[in-house]
Amino acid sequence: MSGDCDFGLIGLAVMGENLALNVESRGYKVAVYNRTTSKVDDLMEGRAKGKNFVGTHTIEEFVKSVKRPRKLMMLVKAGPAVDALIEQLLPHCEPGDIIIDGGNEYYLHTERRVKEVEAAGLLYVGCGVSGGEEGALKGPSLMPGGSAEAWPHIKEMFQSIAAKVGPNDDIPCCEWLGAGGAGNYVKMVHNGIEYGDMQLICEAYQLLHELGGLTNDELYDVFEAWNAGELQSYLIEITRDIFSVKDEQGDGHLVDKILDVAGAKGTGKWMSQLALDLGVPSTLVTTAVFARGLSAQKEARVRASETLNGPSAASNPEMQAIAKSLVGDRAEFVEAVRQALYASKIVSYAQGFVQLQAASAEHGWGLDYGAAALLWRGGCIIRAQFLDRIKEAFDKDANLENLLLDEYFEKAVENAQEKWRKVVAVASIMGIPVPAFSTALCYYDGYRMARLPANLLQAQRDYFGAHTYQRTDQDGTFHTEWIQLRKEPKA
Ligand code: 2AM
Repeated sequence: MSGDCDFGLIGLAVMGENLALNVESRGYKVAVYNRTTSKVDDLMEGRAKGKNFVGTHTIEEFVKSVKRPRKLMMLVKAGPAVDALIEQLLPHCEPGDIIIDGGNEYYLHTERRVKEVEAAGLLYVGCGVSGGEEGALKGPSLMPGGSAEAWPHIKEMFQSIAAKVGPNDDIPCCEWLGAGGAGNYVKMVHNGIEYGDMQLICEAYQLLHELGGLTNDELYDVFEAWNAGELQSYLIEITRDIFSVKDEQGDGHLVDKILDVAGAKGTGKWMSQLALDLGVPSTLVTTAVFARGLSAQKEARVRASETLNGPSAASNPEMQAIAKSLVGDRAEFVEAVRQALYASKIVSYAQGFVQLQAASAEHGWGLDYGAAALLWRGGCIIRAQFLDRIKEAFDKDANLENLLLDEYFEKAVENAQEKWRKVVAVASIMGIPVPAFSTALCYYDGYRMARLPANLLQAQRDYFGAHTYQRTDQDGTFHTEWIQLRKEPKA
Protein backbone atom coordinates (compact mmCIF):
# COMPACT_ATOMS: atom_id res chain seq x y z
CA MET A 1 0.00 0.00 0.00
CA SER A 2 1.20 3.49 -0.72
CA GLY A 3 -0.28 6.91 -0.23
CA ASP A 4 -0.31 9.97 -2.41
CA CYS A 5 2.54 12.05 -0.94
CA ASP A 6 5.32 12.98 -3.36
CA PHE A 7 8.01 13.17 -0.71
CA GLY A 8 8.65 12.18 2.89
CA LEU A 9 10.83 14.01 5.40
CA ILE A 10 12.07 12.66 8.72
CA GLY A 11 13.62 14.96 11.33
CA LEU A 12 11.76 18.14 12.14
CA ALA A 13 14.50 20.29 13.62
CA VAL A 14 14.69 23.74 11.96
CA MET A 15 16.57 22.56 8.85
CA GLY A 16 14.20 19.64 8.25
CA GLU A 17 11.09 21.68 8.88
CA ASN A 18 12.25 24.43 6.53
CA LEU A 19 13.21 21.99 3.81
CA ALA A 20 9.80 20.29 4.06
CA LEU A 21 8.09 23.69 3.75
CA ASN A 22 10.29 24.50 0.74
CA VAL A 23 9.33 21.24 -1.02
CA GLU A 24 5.62 21.78 -0.31
CA SER A 25 5.79 25.35 -1.59
CA ARG A 26 6.85 24.00 -5.02
CA GLY A 27 3.60 22.09 -5.40
CA TYR A 28 4.48 18.74 -3.81
CA LYS A 29 2.55 16.85 -1.15
CA VAL A 30 4.83 16.09 1.79
CA ALA A 31 4.68 13.47 4.55
CA VAL A 32 6.55 14.30 7.74
CA TYR A 33 7.73 12.26 10.71
CA ASN A 34 9.83 12.95 13.78
CA ARG A 35 11.02 10.64 16.56
CA THR A 36 9.47 12.96 19.15
CA THR A 37 6.03 12.93 17.56
CA SER A 38 4.80 16.06 19.34
CA LYS A 39 6.98 17.99 16.85
CA VAL A 40 4.88 16.55 14.02
CA ASP A 41 1.73 17.85 15.71
CA ASP A 42 3.34 21.23 16.38
CA LEU A 43 4.24 21.57 12.71
CA MET A 44 0.82 20.44 11.51
CA GLU A 45 -0.92 22.88 13.84
CA GLY A 46 1.58 25.65 13.13
CA ARG A 47 3.55 26.46 9.99
CA ALA A 48 2.06 23.58 7.97
CA LYS A 49 -1.57 24.38 8.79
CA GLY A 50 -3.70 24.55 5.66
CA LYS A 51 -0.82 23.31 3.52
CA ASN A 52 -0.35 20.08 1.59
CA PHE A 53 1.20 18.03 4.41
CA VAL A 54 0.48 14.66 6.00
CA GLY A 55 1.67 14.33 9.60
CA THR A 56 2.56 10.77 10.63
CA HIS A 57 3.30 9.20 14.01
CA THR A 58 5.00 5.91 13.14
CA ILE A 59 7.67 4.99 10.64
CA GLU A 60 5.27 2.55 8.99
CA GLU A 61 2.56 5.18 8.58
CA PHE A 62 5.19 7.58 7.26
CA VAL A 63 6.53 5.18 4.62
CA LYS A 64 3.08 4.04 3.53
CA SER A 65 1.85 7.58 2.97
CA VAL A 66 4.39 8.20 0.15
CA LYS A 67 4.00 7.22 -3.54
CA ARG A 68 6.34 4.67 -5.07
CA PRO A 69 9.17 4.86 -5.83
CA ARG A 70 9.31 6.63 -2.49
CA LYS A 71 11.57 9.59 -1.90
CA LEU A 72 12.29 9.56 1.82
CA MET A 73 14.71 12.12 3.14
CA MET A 74 16.32 12.13 6.60
CA LEU A 75 17.54 15.31 8.25
CA VAL A 76 18.62 13.94 11.58
CA LYS A 77 21.81 13.96 13.61
CA ALA A 78 24.65 12.49 11.54
CA GLY A 79 26.19 9.16 12.59
CA PRO A 80 24.46 6.24 14.38
CA ALA A 81 21.00 7.91 14.25
CA VAL A 82 21.08 7.60 10.46
CA ASP A 83 21.98 3.89 10.59
CA ALA A 84 19.23 3.30 13.15
CA LEU A 85 16.69 5.06 10.95
CA ILE A 86 17.68 3.16 7.81
CA GLU A 87 17.17 -0.05 9.74
CA GLN A 88 13.69 1.09 10.78
CA LEU A 89 12.77 2.24 7.26
CA LEU A 90 13.91 -0.81 5.28
CA PRO A 91 11.25 -3.32 6.43
CA HIS A 92 8.48 -0.95 5.28
CA CYS A 93 10.07 0.13 2.01
CA GLU A 94 9.84 -1.61 -1.37
CA PRO A 95 12.38 -2.19 -4.17
CA GLY A 96 13.27 1.00 -5.99
CA ASP A 97 12.45 3.30 -3.07
CA ILE A 98 15.00 6.02 -2.44
CA ILE A 99 16.43 6.92 0.96
CA ILE A 100 18.16 10.30 1.06
CA ASP A 101 20.37 11.61 3.86
CA GLY A 102 20.56 15.42 3.98
CA GLY A 103 22.79 15.56 7.06
CA ASN A 104 26.38 16.71 7.26
CA GLU A 105 27.58 13.13 7.16
CA TYR A 106 31.13 11.82 6.98
CA TYR A 107 31.44 10.56 3.40
CA LEU A 108 32.69 7.07 4.28
CA HIS A 109 29.49 6.38 6.19
CA THR A 110 27.58 7.20 3.02
CA GLU A 111 29.89 4.98 0.93
CA ARG A 112 28.98 2.08 3.20
CA ARG A 113 25.26 2.88 3.33
CA VAL A 114 24.97 3.10 -0.46
CA LYS A 115 26.21 -0.50 -0.65
CA GLU A 116 24.01 -1.72 2.20
CA VAL A 117 20.83 -0.08 0.93
CA GLU A 118 21.46 -1.14 -2.67
CA ALA A 119 21.97 -4.71 -1.44
CA ALA A 120 18.43 -4.49 -0.01
CA GLY A 121 17.12 -3.50 -3.48
CA LEU A 122 16.70 0.19 -2.70
CA LEU A 123 18.60 3.33 -3.69
CA TYR A 124 20.56 5.64 -1.42
CA VAL A 125 21.62 9.26 -1.79
CA GLY A 126 23.92 11.30 0.46
CA CYS A 127 23.05 14.91 -0.25
CA GLY A 128 25.04 17.83 1.14
CA VAL A 129 22.74 20.72 2.04
CA SER A 130 24.25 24.17 2.44
CA GLY A 131 22.77 27.56 3.16
CA GLY A 132 21.63 27.23 6.75
CA GLU A 133 18.05 27.56 7.93
CA GLU A 134 17.15 30.30 5.51
CA GLY A 135 18.67 28.43 2.58
CA ALA A 136 16.71 25.30 3.49
CA LEU A 137 13.48 27.31 3.33
CA LYS A 138 14.13 29.54 0.34
CA GLY A 139 16.68 27.69 -1.76
CA PRO A 140 19.72 25.75 -0.56
CA SER A 141 22.70 24.53 -2.50
CA LEU A 142 22.19 20.76 -2.84
CA MET A 143 25.06 18.34 -3.43
CA PRO A 144 23.65 14.87 -4.18
CA GLY A 145 25.67 11.73 -4.77
CA GLY A 146 25.20 7.97 -4.31
CA SER A 147 23.02 5.55 -6.31
CA ALA A 148 23.01 7.09 -9.80
CA GLU A 149 19.68 5.44 -10.62
CA ALA A 150 18.02 7.66 -8.04
CA TRP A 151 18.88 10.90 -9.82
CA PRO A 152 16.20 10.88 -12.57
CA HIS A 153 13.56 10.35 -9.86
CA ILE A 154 14.61 13.20 -7.59
CA LYS A 155 16.11 15.61 -10.13
CA GLU A 156 13.01 17.68 -10.85
CA MET A 157 12.02 18.10 -7.22
CA PHE A 158 15.54 18.82 -5.96
CA GLN A 159 16.28 21.31 -8.70
CA SER A 160 12.97 23.03 -8.02
CA ILE A 161 13.77 23.62 -4.32
CA ALA A 162 17.43 24.60 -4.85
CA ALA A 163 18.81 28.13 -5.07
CA LYS A 164 18.80 29.58 -8.61
CA VAL A 165 21.54 31.57 -10.30
CA GLY A 166 22.37 32.99 -13.70
CA PRO A 167 21.17 36.04 -15.60
CA ASN A 168 17.58 34.76 -15.56
CA ASP A 169 17.75 33.17 -12.12
CA ASP A 170 16.89 29.81 -13.61
CA ILE A 171 20.02 27.69 -13.19
CA PRO A 172 19.52 25.46 -10.14
CA CYS A 173 22.36 24.97 -7.64
CA CYS A 174 21.82 21.23 -7.67
CA GLU A 175 23.42 18.70 -10.00
CA TRP A 176 24.29 15.05 -9.69
CA LEU A 177 27.88 14.82 -8.49
CA GLY A 178 28.81 11.17 -8.65
CA ALA A 179 28.69 7.78 -6.96
CA GLY A 180 29.05 6.77 -3.30
CA GLY A 181 29.92 9.52 -0.86
CA ALA A 182 30.70 12.08 -3.58
CA GLY A 183 27.96 14.47 -2.43
CA ASN A 184 29.11 14.51 1.17
CA TYR A 185 32.73 14.89 0.10
CA VAL A 186 31.89 17.90 -2.06
CA LYS A 187 29.99 19.42 0.86
CA MET A 188 33.01 18.85 3.10
CA VAL A 189 35.34 20.53 0.59
CA HIS A 190 32.83 23.38 0.36
CA ASN A 191 33.15 23.83 4.11
CA GLY A 192 36.95 23.56 3.97
CA ILE A 193 37.09 26.22 1.27
CA GLU A 194 34.86 28.33 3.49
CA TYR A 195 37.47 28.00 6.26
CA GLY A 196 40.13 29.29 3.84
CA ASP A 197 38.00 32.17 2.57
CA MET A 198 37.20 33.29 6.10
CA GLN A 199 40.82 33.13 7.25
CA LEU A 200 41.95 35.12 4.18
CA ILE A 201 39.36 37.80 4.90
CA CYS A 202 40.48 37.95 8.54
CA GLU A 203 44.11 38.43 7.46
CA ALA A 204 43.07 41.25 5.12
CA TYR A 205 41.16 42.81 8.03
CA GLN A 206 44.15 42.65 10.39
CA LEU A 207 46.48 44.18 7.81
CA LEU A 208 44.09 46.97 6.89
CA HIS A 209 43.20 47.70 10.49
CA GLU A 210 46.58 47.39 12.21
CA LEU A 211 48.95 48.43 9.44
CA GLY A 212 46.68 50.56 7.31
CA GLY A 213 45.00 52.16 10.30
CA LEU A 214 41.53 51.80 8.76
CA THR A 215 38.55 52.33 11.06
CA ASN A 216 35.49 50.11 11.01
CA ASP A 217 33.64 52.70 8.96
CA GLU A 218 36.49 52.78 6.44
CA LEU A 219 36.60 48.97 6.39
CA TYR A 220 32.89 49.01 5.59
CA ASP A 221 33.59 51.15 2.52
CA VAL A 222 36.51 48.97 1.44
CA PHE A 223 34.47 45.76 1.66
CA GLU A 224 31.59 47.43 -0.12
CA ALA A 225 33.91 48.37 -2.98
CA TRP A 226 35.46 44.89 -3.03
CA ASN A 227 32.02 43.33 -3.22
CA ALA A 228 31.39 45.20 -6.47
CA GLY A 229 34.38 43.56 -8.18
CA GLU A 230 36.17 40.23 -8.62
CA LEU A 231 35.79 39.38 -4.94
CA GLN A 232 32.00 39.66 -4.98
CA SER A 233 30.72 37.00 -2.61
CA TYR A 234 28.44 36.32 0.30
CA LEU A 235 31.35 36.30 2.78
CA ILE A 236 32.68 39.69 1.62
CA GLU A 237 29.13 41.05 1.81
CA ILE A 238 28.47 39.88 5.38
CA THR A 239 31.92 41.11 6.44
CA ARG A 240 31.00 44.55 5.10
CA ASP A 241 27.78 44.43 7.12
CA ILE A 242 29.60 43.39 10.30
CA PHE A 243 31.67 46.60 10.19
CA SER A 244 28.46 48.64 10.37
CA VAL A 245 26.97 47.01 13.47
CA LYS A 246 27.23 49.03 16.68
CA ASP A 247 27.42 47.45 20.12
CA GLU A 248 23.96 47.61 21.66
CA GLN A 249 25.46 47.27 25.13
CA GLY A 250 27.97 50.09 24.95
CA ASP A 251 29.97 52.39 22.72
CA GLY A 252 31.58 51.53 19.44
CA HIS A 253 31.30 48.61 17.08
CA LEU A 254 30.31 45.13 18.17
CA VAL A 255 33.15 43.46 16.24
CA ASP A 256 35.70 45.12 18.55
CA LYS A 257 34.05 43.60 21.63
CA ILE A 258 34.07 40.00 20.40
CA LEU A 259 36.56 37.63 22.02
CA ASP A 260 39.20 36.55 19.48
CA VAL A 261 38.72 32.81 20.01
CA ALA A 262 37.46 30.93 16.95
CA GLY A 263 35.10 27.97 17.19
CA ALA A 264 34.92 25.05 14.75
CA LYS A 265 32.59 22.13 14.15
CA GLY A 266 35.10 19.87 12.48
CA THR A 267 34.53 19.71 8.71
CA GLY A 268 37.72 21.73 8.10
CA LYS A 269 39.55 19.18 10.22
CA TRP A 270 38.05 16.30 8.20
CA MET A 271 39.18 17.86 4.95
CA SER A 272 42.67 18.47 6.34
CA GLN A 273 42.97 14.92 7.64
CA LEU A 274 41.80 13.50 4.33
CA ALA A 275 44.24 15.73 2.44
CA LEU A 276 47.04 14.24 4.54
CA ASP A 277 45.74 10.72 3.83
CA LEU A 278 45.64 11.42 0.10
CA GLY A 279 49.03 13.16 0.16
CA VAL A 280 47.65 16.28 -1.54
CA PRO A 281 48.83 19.66 -0.27
CA SER A 282 45.58 21.40 0.70
CA THR A 283 47.51 23.95 2.69
CA LEU A 284 44.87 26.67 2.84
CA VAL A 285 42.36 24.61 4.77
CA THR A 286 44.97 23.11 7.10
CA THR A 287 46.42 26.56 7.76
CA ALA A 288 42.95 27.93 8.45
CA VAL A 289 42.22 25.09 10.88
CA PHE A 290 45.53 25.68 12.69
CA ALA A 291 44.89 29.44 12.77
CA ARG A 292 41.62 28.75 14.57
CA GLY A 293 43.53 26.46 16.93
CA LEU A 294 46.07 29.17 17.72
CA SER A 295 43.29 31.68 18.29
CA ALA A 296 41.76 29.29 20.83
CA GLN A 297 44.96 29.42 22.92
CA LYS A 298 43.97 32.86 24.13
CA GLU A 299 45.43 32.71 27.62
CA ALA A 300 48.76 31.36 26.39
CA ARG A 301 48.89 34.10 23.73
CA VAL A 302 48.19 36.80 26.29
CA ARG A 303 51.05 35.48 28.45
CA ALA A 304 53.41 35.18 25.47
CA SER A 305 52.55 38.69 24.30
CA GLU A 306 54.18 40.00 27.47
CA THR A 307 57.47 38.20 26.78
CA LEU A 308 58.01 37.62 23.08
CA ASN A 309 59.04 40.59 21.04
CA GLY A 310 58.21 41.25 17.42
CA PRO A 311 60.38 43.10 14.92
CA SER A 312 61.61 46.56 15.69
CA ALA A 313 60.01 47.68 12.46
CA ALA A 314 56.91 49.02 14.15
CA SER A 315 59.00 51.72 15.85
CA ASN A 316 61.86 51.93 13.36
CA PRO A 317 61.43 54.73 10.80
CA GLU A 318 63.84 53.09 8.37
CA MET A 319 61.87 49.83 8.31
CA GLN A 320 58.63 51.72 8.06
CA ALA A 321 60.01 53.53 5.05
CA ILE A 322 60.88 50.18 3.45
CA ALA A 323 57.36 48.93 4.13
CA LYS A 324 55.86 52.07 2.69
CA SER A 325 58.04 51.91 -0.37
CA LEU A 326 56.73 48.38 -0.96
CA VAL A 327 53.04 49.05 -0.70
CA GLY A 328 52.69 52.80 -1.19
CA ASP A 329 50.04 55.05 0.27
CA ARG A 330 46.88 53.93 1.97
CA ALA A 331 44.82 53.54 -1.19
CA GLU A 332 47.61 51.54 -2.84
CA PHE A 333 47.92 49.37 0.26
CA VAL A 334 44.18 48.61 0.23
CA GLU A 335 44.44 47.62 -3.44
CA ALA A 336 47.52 45.47 -2.77
CA VAL A 337 45.68 43.62 0.01
CA ARG A 338 42.72 43.10 -2.34
CA GLN A 339 44.98 41.54 -4.92
CA ALA A 340 46.70 39.35 -2.32
CA LEU A 341 43.29 38.16 -1.16
CA TYR A 342 42.13 37.43 -4.70
CA ALA A 343 45.26 35.50 -5.69
CA SER A 344 45.23 33.52 -2.43
CA LYS A 345 41.56 32.69 -2.95
CA ILE A 346 42.31 31.30 -6.40
CA VAL A 347 45.01 29.07 -4.90
CA SER A 348 42.59 27.94 -2.19
CA TYR A 349 39.97 26.85 -4.73
CA ALA A 350 42.63 25.24 -6.91
CA GLN A 351 43.68 23.14 -3.92
CA GLY A 352 40.08 22.20 -3.13
CA PHE A 353 39.55 20.89 -6.65
CA VAL A 354 42.86 19.00 -6.62
CA GLN A 355 41.68 17.25 -3.46
CA LEU A 356 38.32 16.46 -5.06
CA GLN A 357 40.11 14.97 -8.06
CA ALA A 358 42.33 12.82 -5.86
CA ALA A 359 39.36 11.59 -3.81
CA SER A 360 37.29 10.91 -6.93
CA ALA A 361 40.14 8.89 -8.45
CA GLU A 362 40.61 6.92 -5.24
CA HIS A 363 36.91 6.05 -4.89
CA GLY A 364 35.93 5.89 -8.58
CA TRP A 365 33.16 8.49 -8.21
CA GLY A 366 33.49 10.09 -11.65
CA LEU A 367 32.93 13.44 -9.94
CA ASP A 368 31.63 16.30 -12.08
CA TYR A 369 33.83 19.30 -11.13
CA GLY A 370 31.93 21.84 -13.21
CA ALA A 371 28.76 20.77 -11.41
CA ALA A 372 30.47 21.24 -8.05
CA ALA A 373 31.48 24.79 -9.03
CA LEU A 374 28.00 25.52 -10.32
CA LEU A 375 26.18 24.44 -7.24
CA TRP A 376 28.44 26.51 -4.99
CA ARG A 377 27.42 29.48 -7.10
CA GLY A 378 24.31 30.21 -5.05
CA GLY A 379 22.55 29.24 -1.84
CA CYS A 380 25.69 28.34 0.11
CA ILE A 381 28.21 30.20 2.25
CA ILE A 382 31.00 30.36 -0.35
CA ARG A 383 28.64 31.59 -3.08
CA ALA A 384 30.50 33.97 -5.33
CA GLN A 385 30.51 35.21 -8.88
CA PHE A 386 34.02 33.88 -9.24
CA LEU A 387 32.59 30.33 -9.32
CA ASP A 388 31.19 31.02 -12.80
CA ARG A 389 34.78 31.27 -13.96
CA ILE A 390 35.63 27.97 -12.30
CA LYS A 391 32.65 26.31 -13.97
CA GLU A 392 33.79 27.71 -17.32
CA ALA A 393 37.29 26.37 -16.72
CA PHE A 394 35.98 22.83 -16.12
CA ASP A 395 33.52 23.13 -19.02
CA LYS A 396 36.49 23.88 -21.27
CA ASP A 397 38.51 21.00 -19.84
CA ALA A 398 36.71 18.47 -17.64
CA ASN A 399 40.06 17.02 -16.56
CA LEU A 400 41.83 20.30 -15.86
CA GLU A 401 44.77 19.31 -13.68
CA ASN A 402 44.86 22.48 -11.65
CA LEU A 403 42.74 25.61 -11.78
CA LEU A 404 45.92 27.68 -11.85
CA LEU A 405 46.59 26.26 -15.32
CA ASP A 406 43.35 27.61 -16.75
CA GLU A 407 44.14 30.66 -18.82
CA TYR A 408 41.81 33.00 -16.95
CA PHE A 409 43.18 32.10 -13.52
CA GLU A 410 46.76 31.91 -14.76
CA LYS A 411 46.47 35.53 -15.90
CA ALA A 412 44.63 36.62 -12.78
CA VAL A 413 47.36 35.32 -10.49
CA GLU A 414 50.08 36.67 -12.73
CA ASN A 415 48.51 40.13 -12.58
CA ALA A 416 48.14 40.00 -8.81
CA GLN A 417 51.41 38.40 -7.86
CA GLU A 418 53.57 41.49 -7.54
CA LYS A 419 51.24 43.12 -5.02
CA TRP A 420 50.61 39.77 -3.32
CA ARG A 421 54.35 39.29 -2.73
CA LYS A 422 54.69 42.81 -1.40
CA VAL A 423 51.84 42.35 1.04
CA VAL A 424 53.38 39.12 2.38
CA ALA A 425 56.77 40.84 2.61
CA VAL A 426 55.38 43.84 4.47
CA ALA A 427 53.41 41.65 6.85
CA SER A 428 56.61 39.76 7.60
CA ILE A 429 58.64 42.95 8.11
CA MET A 430 56.01 44.39 10.41
CA GLY A 431 55.35 41.15 12.32
CA ILE A 432 51.71 40.64 11.33
CA PRO A 433 50.82 36.97 10.84
CA VAL A 434 49.36 36.17 7.42
CA PRO A 435 49.50 32.37 7.42
CA ALA A 436 46.94 31.89 4.66
CA PHE A 437 48.27 34.62 2.35
CA SER A 438 51.78 33.24 2.69
CA THR A 439 50.96 29.54 2.46
CA ALA A 440 48.99 30.28 -0.72
CA LEU A 441 52.00 32.09 -2.14
CA CYS A 442 54.36 29.26 -1.16
CA TYR A 443 52.04 26.77 -2.86
CA TYR A 444 52.02 28.88 -6.01
CA ASP A 445 55.80 29.16 -6.00
CA GLY A 446 56.28 25.49 -5.18
CA TYR A 447 53.80 24.32 -7.81
CA ARG A 448 55.42 26.35 -10.57
CA MET A 449 58.97 25.03 -9.76
CA ALA A 450 60.14 22.29 -12.11
CA ARG A 451 62.81 21.43 -9.56
CA LEU A 452 62.39 21.57 -5.79
CA PRO A 453 65.06 20.88 -3.14
CA ALA A 454 63.65 17.39 -2.57
CA ASN A 455 66.81 16.03 -4.23
CA LEU A 456 68.65 16.93 -1.04
CA LEU A 457 65.85 15.49 1.06
CA GLN A 458 66.12 12.17 -0.75
CA ALA A 459 69.88 12.21 -0.18
CA GLN A 460 69.31 12.75 3.55
CA ARG A 461 66.79 9.90 3.71
CA ASP A 462 69.17 7.61 1.89
CA TYR A 463 72.10 8.68 4.10
CA PHE A 464 70.47 7.96 7.45
CA GLY A 465 67.94 5.28 6.54
CA ALA A 466 68.98 3.67 3.23
CA HIS A 467 65.60 4.72 1.86
CA THR A 468 67.05 4.79 -1.70
CA TYR A 469 66.52 7.42 -4.38
CA GLN A 470 65.98 7.80 -8.09
CA ARG A 471 68.23 9.66 -10.52
CA THR A 472 67.38 12.28 -13.10
CA ASP A 473 69.69 10.72 -15.71
CA GLN A 474 69.10 6.96 -15.34
CA ASP A 475 66.20 4.62 -14.58
CA GLY A 476 66.27 2.45 -11.48
CA THR A 477 66.54 2.68 -7.72
CA PHE A 478 69.80 3.65 -6.11
CA HIS A 479 71.48 3.58 -2.75
CA THR A 480 74.78 5.17 -1.85
CA GLU A 481 77.15 4.51 1.08
CA TRP A 482 77.34 8.20 1.83
CA ILE A 483 79.73 7.83 4.78
CA GLN A 484 82.33 6.03 2.64
CA LEU A 485 82.22 8.71 -0.04
CA ARG A 486 81.97 11.79 2.13
CA LYS A 487 84.77 14.20 2.85
CA GLU A 488 86.31 13.38 6.24
CA PRO A 489 85.16 15.93 8.81
CA LYS A 490 87.99 17.94 10.39
CA ALA A 491 87.44 16.89 14.02
P1 2AM B 1 13.99 14.50 18.10
O1 2AM B 1 13.16 15.73 17.89
O2 2AM B 1 13.14 13.31 18.48
O3 2AM B 1 15.14 14.70 19.05
C1 2AM B 1 17.98 16.94 15.03
O4 2AM B 1 18.51 16.52 16.24
C2 2AM B 1 16.87 16.00 14.56
O5 2AM B 1 17.39 14.66 14.54
C3 2AM B 1 15.65 15.98 15.44
O6 2AM B 1 14.53 15.95 14.60
C4 2AM B 1 15.82 14.70 16.23
O7 2AM B 1 14.63 14.12 16.67
C5 2AM B 1 16.46 13.81 15.19
N1 2AM B 1 17.15 12.68 15.77
C6 2AM B 1 18.26 12.69 16.53
N2 2AM B 1 18.63 11.45 16.87
C7 2AM B 1 17.71 10.61 16.31
C8 2AM B 1 17.52 9.20 16.29
N3 2AM B 1 18.40 8.39 16.91
N4 2AM B 1 16.45 8.70 15.62
C9 2AM B 1 15.60 9.52 14.99
N5 2AM B 1 15.72 10.86 14.96
C10 2AM B 1 16.75 11.41 15.62
